[in-house]
Order: sequence, then C-alpha cells, then structure tokens
Amino acid sequence: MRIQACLAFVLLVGVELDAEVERTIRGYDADGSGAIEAAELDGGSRLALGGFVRQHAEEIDADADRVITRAELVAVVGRMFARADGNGDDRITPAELAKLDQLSGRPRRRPRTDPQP
Ligand SMILES: [Ca+2]
Ligand SMILES: [Ca+2]
Repeated sequence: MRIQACLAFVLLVGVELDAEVERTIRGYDADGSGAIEAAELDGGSRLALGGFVRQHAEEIDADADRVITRAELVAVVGRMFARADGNGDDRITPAELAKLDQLSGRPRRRPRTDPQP
C-alpha cells in the first residue's frame, strides 16, 4: 500500500487536503470537466496524490461510473486521514504514520522504488 507515502507527503508538508485534491484533479482533468474521467487517468500527474489516484482509481470511484469526482477523492483522502489520525487531533504525526504502516501488515522498511510498467 502506498497510501502512507501519499499521506506522509500531504500532511508532513502541511498541504491542505482540499487544495491538494483540487490540484490533483486539475493535473488529470484534460477536458476541464472538473472530474477525472477514466481516459484521463492515462495523463500524467506528478503530484503526491496523482500516482495514488491512478493506482486506486477503482476504489476511489465509489459509484463505479468510471469518473472520479472531487467529492469521491475527498471522501477517500478524508477516510485515510481519519484512519491515520489515531488520537483525532487532526494532525498526523510520524509516529501515527509508522503505526499505520504496521496496521497495513507491512512493518518492513520502504522497499526500493516500485518498478513502473
Ligand atoms: Ca475531466
Ligand atoms: Ca464516480
């Protein structure tokens, strides 16, 4: 799971989730529809959440219409945040991130960069 890596970037850098979601959508949204259609996932986005969106597109697309809306992305990111924020203080500490890594069943250190297809 690469969720933690994305979270770490978003939260430790102090970027607001909403703003990051907005930028991520804009990074993919070639036709300016305000949502990420399936075909647009082939476009590049180097933002923190960009790779996450592509990898988890099916999970994020809650209504399975092959369009990822801002609301769908915000919902997923918000859930990730809530799960990571162990004590509910709206901040994710490195310690909480580490705990999340353990919960995901992969207590090992970050592996080498994943091979890209
Ligand atoms: Ca679009
Ligand atoms: Ca959808």
